[in-house]
Amino acid sequence: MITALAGGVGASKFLEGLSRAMLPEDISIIINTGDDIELFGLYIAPDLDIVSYTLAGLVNPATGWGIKDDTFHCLELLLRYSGHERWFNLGDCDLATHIFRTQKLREGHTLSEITENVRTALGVRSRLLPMTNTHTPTTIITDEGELHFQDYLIRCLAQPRVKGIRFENIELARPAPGVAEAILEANAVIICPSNPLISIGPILAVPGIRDLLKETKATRMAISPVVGGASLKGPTDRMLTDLGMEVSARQVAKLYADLIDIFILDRRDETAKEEIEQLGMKVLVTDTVMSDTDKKIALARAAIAVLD
Ligand code: FO1
Repeated sequence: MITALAGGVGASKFLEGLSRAMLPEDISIIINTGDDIELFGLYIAPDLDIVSYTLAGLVNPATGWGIKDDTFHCLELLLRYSGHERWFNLGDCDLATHIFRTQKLREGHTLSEITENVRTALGVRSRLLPMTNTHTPTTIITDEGELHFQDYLIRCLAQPRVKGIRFENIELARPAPGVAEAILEANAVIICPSNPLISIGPILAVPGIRDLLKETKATRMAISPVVGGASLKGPTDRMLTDLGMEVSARQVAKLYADLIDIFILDRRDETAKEEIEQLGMKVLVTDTVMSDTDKKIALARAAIAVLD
């Protein structure tokens, strides 16, 4: 049994490889919900959707989010009615997920229950667990004011300078049902190559989750999302710089130092191996850039081999 902590696109690439390298039923995935946002009265949970669509083989391969070959007719009409500018692209098929989730939430179902419903309907065989059922949207504190994470990332193209990050309501949040068991009963816990600040950060900030990771007998591993001094996807590098941190795999390892046993480092960063080992973890050096399916599977196999 492997339990993964996941954000969106980077994590999903790895999880696609992992679910081809082992039985998908033996994988539980705890997913960030800090990116969740309400738009047009709909509750949108991007990372839950990205992981679900990827593992269902539905994701748009060009973007890593949304549904392949989707159209945007509904959004275009919505924008004509509201007079709003287009920035968050909700496809016609994608909207079905958001409409269904919102309707179920209004009927009193939890995000966990709805995620399970979507998972089975899409034929995803791994277990998908939102980190919490409490809405804890991530606020980015910038030199242009406080912005919802999606507003910062997409509307503002991650341009404003980041001064801080806040996970709203996080003190009220509890791990969603199944999360504690998934961490405690796993043979291994893998932190996927996601942004440590805004994808994995919110999961680790849910009260109780850090303690569960310290308590578990599972071997705990993390894969660096930073390769050769830049993030593979998204604004990790910019955010680290703005917050006064080094943009390096070593910095990522430092952020996880009290939580992991093994760190996976890209060959390009091999010179950092010893320094990372000095943080008290074993280091595996391998190819981590998942540019095609074979590379996704190869990285997953390398991770499984070192765990064995
Ligand atoms: N990312 C974008 O860069 N632009 C978009 O318009 C966009 C829309 C979108 C709609 C639904 C969804 O589930 C995800 C969407 N994403 C979009 C991805 C998302 O904003 C981020 O990549 C994640 O939140 C970070 O993991």
